[in-house]
Amino acid sequence: MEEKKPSGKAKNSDQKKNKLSPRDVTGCDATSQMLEKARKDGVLIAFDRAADMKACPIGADSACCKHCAMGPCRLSAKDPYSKVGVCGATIDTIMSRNFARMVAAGAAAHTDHGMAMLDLFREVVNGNVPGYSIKNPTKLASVAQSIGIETADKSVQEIANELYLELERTYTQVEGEIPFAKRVPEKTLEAWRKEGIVPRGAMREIMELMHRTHMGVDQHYENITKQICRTALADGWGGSMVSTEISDILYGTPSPILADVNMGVLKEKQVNIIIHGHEPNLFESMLESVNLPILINAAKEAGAEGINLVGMCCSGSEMMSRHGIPHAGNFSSTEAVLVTGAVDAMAVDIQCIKQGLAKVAECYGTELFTTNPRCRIEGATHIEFNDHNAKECTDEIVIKAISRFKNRSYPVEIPNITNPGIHGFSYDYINYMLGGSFRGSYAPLNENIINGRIRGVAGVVGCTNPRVKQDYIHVELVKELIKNDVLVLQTGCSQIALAKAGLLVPEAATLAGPGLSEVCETVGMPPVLGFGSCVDNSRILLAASEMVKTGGLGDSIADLPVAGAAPEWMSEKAIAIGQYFVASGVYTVFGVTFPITENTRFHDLLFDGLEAKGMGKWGHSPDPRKMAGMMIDHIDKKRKALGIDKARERVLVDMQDRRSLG
Ligand code: NFS
Ligand code: SF4
Repeated sequence: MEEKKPSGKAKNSDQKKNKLSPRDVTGCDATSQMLEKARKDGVLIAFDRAADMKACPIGADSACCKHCAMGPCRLSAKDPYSKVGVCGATIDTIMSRNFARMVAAGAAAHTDHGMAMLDLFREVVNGNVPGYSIKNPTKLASVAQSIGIETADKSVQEIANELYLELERTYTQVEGEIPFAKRVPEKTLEAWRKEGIVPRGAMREIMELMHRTHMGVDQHYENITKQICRTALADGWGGSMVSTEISDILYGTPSPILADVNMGVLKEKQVNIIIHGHEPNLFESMLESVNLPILINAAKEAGAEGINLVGMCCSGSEMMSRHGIPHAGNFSSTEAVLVTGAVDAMAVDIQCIKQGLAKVAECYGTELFTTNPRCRIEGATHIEFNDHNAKECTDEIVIKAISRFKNRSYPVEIPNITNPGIHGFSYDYINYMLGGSFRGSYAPLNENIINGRIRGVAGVVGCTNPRVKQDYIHVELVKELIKNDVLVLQTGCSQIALAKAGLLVPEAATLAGPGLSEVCETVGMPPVLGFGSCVDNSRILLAASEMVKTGGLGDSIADLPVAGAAPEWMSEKAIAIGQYFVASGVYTVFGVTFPITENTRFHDLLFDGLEAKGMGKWGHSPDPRKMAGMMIDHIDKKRKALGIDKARERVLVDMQDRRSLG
């Protein structure tokens, strides 16, 4: 076999300009090793492109508008009220419209993903998809009951039919409240009703938001913000929640499971297949394909020891939570993993798929497969995935991967790092874990918060972003939080960052404060609980809702000693998620940058004014320690309002802690 040099048309001529060492741009050792290798190979990845592409300062402050051809209009972030657009639009109008469109796009992504799951559910219920069944009738019944469907004396088929029709309203309803509004604590729902922001149907809310942000329609930032909230809530309590619940019904609710994370999950002597994306159906089908004896035999005939299926990004997190499938890394590692030369096929579906993957894949002789009609990439091979004959697509990808393995002609270098961790927690499992199977309940969690062993709960979620050091801000923030007895719930790329840092194991309780570590030791749980993918943030909403309903911590989500963060966010989906957490009552702190101008009325409304309306509010800091401080102060403020505060110092993570983390 003749070994080729990584080829393709990627050049490294610009790299002299780029002084950043791999250690500076990523906290992930494997990604750093691959970045080093990519540079030697003359292959550019997102970290290099980020260094080469200065973020546009006007766009970063959202001080520009290109909603019509009288513009584009540029206002000044330094002196925001000194100018208006040609139409007369003020900075507040321009920023709130831009922010609104981020929320609309993010909410559309989650709700369209949820709709694909609902399409599948309908087809399964109607018996049109061979090989699929309802794996989790218990969950089916509990979801149905939660929105008022009578389940006694009904067959699984009958309940499923009724549930489908109800959940379809999440999207198509033109008047009334979406079905899962029934799960919202009464006082929170009252606040929404008072503001007129209870979502009707996601399609209507997204359409209306796009309409209102057209040139010459809604030009009052407060009124635009109402529709921003309503659209975001149609995501969190609508599209995302439908996606999570249907996935659980069709594929099973996750429960704690040990799984490996990091690039060391690739196997040199096996056919490595990576699935990267967001909808679980492609991945579930691939799991079946790689277990077909005929394909395993074909792999062996090609000289491989077997077929190794691993995930990346969010569908990877979902499959890890449900089946313990190993996970190779988060968003900022998707190009780097191809640099190993060990990937025999990468198949993607939708969302967070960098177009740059196609070029990097080409450089290492890996075939990149797009599978979804909504997401094609120039230079990738498209094999369309269809639920009705799912394996046709995934079998073909396996066959092509085997052939790439057989003809592997690029040197393979796999970073020798894997990090075991416990994944697969859920709203449902916390019930069982803390309450036991006989008295499943959130009461023990609430009791531990009231007695102060657990100071509060934080959701730390979201992307990684090559504009900041990968994983580092997630990890530093979470260490600080648990050290201060804050229990951390995680999803998405953040969960993968913490898994790589070794914090998703029960032994990580030694890094927690005395109260939290006592609880963790008693229950045998890690101080950081992985809830799955980004749409699974809906599980965190449900956990918060259950904490309110269990009692002792106030009457609305806004009363709870909880906070949220997306320390390395990059996507519009993250903004939609942040906004639905804020509208639901949670103080939500974003890192990296915040896409509006400070010292404006719209900024004041998001960062302060919404709280007075019974919602939460936004916060921003790029510094993980500041972020932790802001979240802990908020938690303490809520504890005080509840009358359960006790004087204590905020402790900082010290050198000793860092060392014991290894
Ligand atoms: Ni969430 Fe998942 Fe990751 Fe960010 Fe992208 S993979 S849906 S958007 S980058 S956490
Ligand atoms: Fe300029 Fe107004 Fe047109 Fe925006 S809508 S580009 S501010 S004229």
